[in-house]
Amino acid sequence: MVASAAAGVAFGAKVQHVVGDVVGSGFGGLVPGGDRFRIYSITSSYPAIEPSVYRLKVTGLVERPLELSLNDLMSMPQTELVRDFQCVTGWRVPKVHWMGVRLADVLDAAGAHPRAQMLAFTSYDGLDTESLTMAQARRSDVVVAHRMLGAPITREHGGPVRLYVAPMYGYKSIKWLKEIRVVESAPLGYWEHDGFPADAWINGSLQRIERSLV
Ligand SMILES: Nc1nc2c(c(=O)[nH]1)N[C@H]1C(S)=C(S)[C@@H](COP(=O)(O)O)O[C@H]1N2
Ligand SMILES: [Mo]
Repeated sequence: MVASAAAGVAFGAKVQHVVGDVVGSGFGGLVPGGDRFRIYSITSSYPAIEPSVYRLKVTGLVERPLELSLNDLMSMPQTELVRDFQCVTGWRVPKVHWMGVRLADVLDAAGAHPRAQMLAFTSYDGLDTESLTMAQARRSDVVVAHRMLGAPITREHGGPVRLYVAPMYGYKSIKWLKEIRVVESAPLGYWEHDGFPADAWINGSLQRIERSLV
């Protein structure tokens, strides 16, 4: 499956994306329900990306640069996770269901250089950036997700594809995932410029920050 996805990618279409309209009343608002997600975007709109034109680029220190379509991702082995989602500002959504491809499998499909230490992620919003160490990225609970809350990931939640880093605070789970670059060292991510640590383990040293922000 991985091989066929990679082969398809070699002849794949160019990356295409569409930047959407500014979302009106719902922007920055709450999703109705009990323990709610807050919809976050650091830009003034949510990217609108047709699932059929979505592409995930895997570049940098790889043997085979990839441009994965949603179908490519869905034809790779799938992983399901049910975990609490925790934002560093204090809100938590219990038992969220996620589905996607382990980031480790994507890295293997691309032939990530064994000595590369880091991954740098970008978003189709054109602004958000994130990073993981290679060891963090290869954990089994780190996925390139295309389903969340029992359905395809909605535009607001970063669909069609976002990263989901289960053991870390929400800001590591970059939405509208555009590119994974395999690098020797990655720059600070967007949220880390605000002082949050790049190693964003839930229940790590950030607990104090979290409490002070509630
Ligand atoms: N591209 C992008 N990804 C992002 C963010 C963002 O503003 N832009 N916010 C992050 C933060 S701080 C959190 S808590 C989660 C929130 O996910 P949600 O908007 O689906 O609730 O997305 C993360 N990923
Ligand atoms: Mo967050």
